[in-house]
Amino acid sequence: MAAKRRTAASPDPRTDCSREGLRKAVLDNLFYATGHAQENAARGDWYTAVAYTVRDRMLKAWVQGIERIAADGDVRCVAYLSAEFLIGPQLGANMLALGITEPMREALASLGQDLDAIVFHEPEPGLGNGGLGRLAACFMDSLATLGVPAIGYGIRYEFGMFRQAIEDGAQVELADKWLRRPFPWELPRGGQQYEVRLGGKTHMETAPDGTLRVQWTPAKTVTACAHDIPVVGHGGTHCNLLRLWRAEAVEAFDFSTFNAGEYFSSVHDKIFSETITKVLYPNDDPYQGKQLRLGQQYLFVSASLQDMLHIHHSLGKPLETFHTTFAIQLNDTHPAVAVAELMRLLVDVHGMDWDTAWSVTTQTFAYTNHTLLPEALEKWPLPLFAEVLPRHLEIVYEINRRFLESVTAAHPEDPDLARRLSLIDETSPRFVRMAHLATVGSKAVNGVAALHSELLKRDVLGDLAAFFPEKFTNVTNGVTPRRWLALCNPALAACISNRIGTRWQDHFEEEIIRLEEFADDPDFQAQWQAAKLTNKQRLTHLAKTILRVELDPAALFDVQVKRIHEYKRQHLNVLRVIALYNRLRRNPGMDFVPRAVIFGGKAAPAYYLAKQIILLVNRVAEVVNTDPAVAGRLRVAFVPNFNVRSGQVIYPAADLSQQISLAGKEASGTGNMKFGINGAVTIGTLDGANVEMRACVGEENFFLFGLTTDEVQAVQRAGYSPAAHLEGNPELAEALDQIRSGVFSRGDAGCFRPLVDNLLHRDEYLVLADFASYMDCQDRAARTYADPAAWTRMSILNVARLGMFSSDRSIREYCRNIWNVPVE
Ligand code: GL9
Repeated sequence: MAAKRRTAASPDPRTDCSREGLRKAVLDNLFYATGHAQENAARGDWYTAVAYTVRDRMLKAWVQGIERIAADGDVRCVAYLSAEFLIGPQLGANMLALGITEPMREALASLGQDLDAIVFHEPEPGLGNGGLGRLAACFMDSLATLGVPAIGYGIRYEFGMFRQAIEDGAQVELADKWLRRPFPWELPRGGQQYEVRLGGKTHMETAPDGTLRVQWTPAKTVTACAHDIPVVGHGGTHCNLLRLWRAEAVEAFDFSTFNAGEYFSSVHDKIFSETITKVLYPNDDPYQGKQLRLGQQYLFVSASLQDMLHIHHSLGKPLETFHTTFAIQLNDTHPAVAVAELMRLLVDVHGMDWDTAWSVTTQTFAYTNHTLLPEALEKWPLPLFAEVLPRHLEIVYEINRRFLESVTAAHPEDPDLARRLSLIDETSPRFVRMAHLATVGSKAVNGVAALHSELLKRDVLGDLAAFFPEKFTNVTNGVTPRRWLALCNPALAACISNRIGTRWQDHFEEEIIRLEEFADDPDFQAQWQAAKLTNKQRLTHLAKTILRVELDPAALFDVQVKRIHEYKRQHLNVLRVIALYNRLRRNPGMDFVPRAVIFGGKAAPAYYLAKQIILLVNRVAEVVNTDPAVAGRLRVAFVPNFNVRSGQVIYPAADLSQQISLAGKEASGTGNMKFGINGAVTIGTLDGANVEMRACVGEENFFLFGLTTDEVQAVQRAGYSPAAHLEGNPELAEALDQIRSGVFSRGDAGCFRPLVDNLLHRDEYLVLADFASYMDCQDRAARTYADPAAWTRMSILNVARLGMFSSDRSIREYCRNIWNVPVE
């Protein structure tokens, strides 16, 4: 009653979203949360005060969200297991979801503060490497927006993705101390702690009821502690949970019983325990089998499953119905050990019989594959697996024994099939194949774009797909139009909303298509161009302040930002830049569409050739940007430390999106979608989701080049000879020769030798084979850009027709086809 009366008379100061209410709350938080008076507060203090003010306004939905999951056993809850959640800065996104950005802007203005500067101040939680981790974050946003109860389970790395600095052109990795200041968006949950065991031995024991049970005596035990981050859906009504685990030593030790030696070893033990969640492995593909990584994977998987069993139990439902409480999605194979862990928990801990447990398990899990590179499929050396997870290895063997029995029974005619399907790779040294474990233990397996899912079935997981044809399916990736359009591109968002209203923000597919009819409208085109110009000026400003590179906002902004990898072919892009440079030098008076070529992305620290590519981009920039013959018509910039925050500035500013991986290598790509919905036109190969994007926007609105997947395979089968492509192509030969001879390395002829030799003698990703086709296509793009009305029409049609690449559509498909969860 009392609370009600207060709401009627004066609004609750913790939930009041009026300008005046926000102003008061920010001042209050500034004082009570940071201990600063207005006059002495620094930008970081203002940030904290604003963040707490916003968080207060999310708590009600947050608490209700948790209660709903813990109380409603009738609706299946989605548990999204992922070693990475690249959530990006939270403040702007949360204000957008709550619809309080403008009142907050005004409240802060009245205090002499600029909201955008405060938002930009937020350190980014870099808890992912790239596309895979960012996809998980987009999916969490869509789940909350669609009102689907869900928990994202992952790891709270103390150090996220390394910060990339560029020193004298080369990548340098710096530790990412994102927790230097307290992170306002998490709540440590003292009540949610689980013990996780590692190492040791197993033996058989007779249970009190006379049955034999396996006992696992671990070498050590660590505690996993939950830290919850709210994920609030658009509109602010539904809130889900991201639950990240941090490893801690089991307990403070008892000083009285220790002598000096035990004291030190105990401290040592504590340090070891807490190392488990210290740092995110920065590797993109080539997969590396590191003991600590398996420990990370197991820790978060075990804690998450124990947490789910706890929730299930508290609903009062029998254990055999676990799969009706949770649908668990395995984001790649990183959490695949969950298949063995759920079996262990059901059989060893809860005493369920194997067959029932297996039935529950295979109705619970589904697995998403994210790669076509065979070398990126996780496989753990048996001795390492046995050392970290001795009991799980026995369980994997038992799953495998039963599985291979069914294989041999079904296909007696193919005696080699069991070897190919086995969960164990028997080559020496032997390995556990995690993709096989995930597939056998799941009821559905999906790829992330139509082409990828086909190639999975045909090549990468071909034998498994032939054995379990009913399991294999596709769900094409998507990105959230909230962060990746409404939030990052206010200029274009306003231009769109002026024509079709704001409903596109949470009904993207349905609404955005309505822009089509304005594609040729001169007024609309002018507004569209003005928005793009605003965004290009924003990026120009960034390039000037952090890189001291002058870009021309009137130039064609031609952008490739993504992880640096040979298969993504940033070096193809550089060769093209060099060829353009040579044309300009040779013929300074030529008709030339001014271009700003922008690169960004991190290389795995141990990936030598990727680091050479970064150095090459920077060295080429040094030469091109200072050559008077170029006269500013060609500019090259490498934006350091590409991450979610800088992406939010870069994608909206692009005219041309470079999606130039070798066909058959990029599973989907999601940057392609972010560029597209911000009005960039794509130049790309028929790879990943490019294929579907092109089908949607129309072939006349997409710059296509390069070999197809089938052509690539044919070339490789016939024996590819890179050098043969130099003969008819003097521009290519010249560019390679310049790189080799030191033109772009201050005269040091040895500098880029490894990269050039690789291209001339191996060129695994057919850079030289696709060069001529790429150059022609680039020329077509430049000619089109010279006609602003034609270009703007293409840009508008790209946005209008990319509605299906909203992650809301992806999540609906998962709900209907895989999770069997109701969705509007
Ligand atoms: C990736 C694929 O390479 C991308 O093509 C795909 O779009 C994303 C999301 O499905 O997954 N798989 C993968 O390991 N990474 C991807 O981006 N790498 C990183 O996240 C660094």
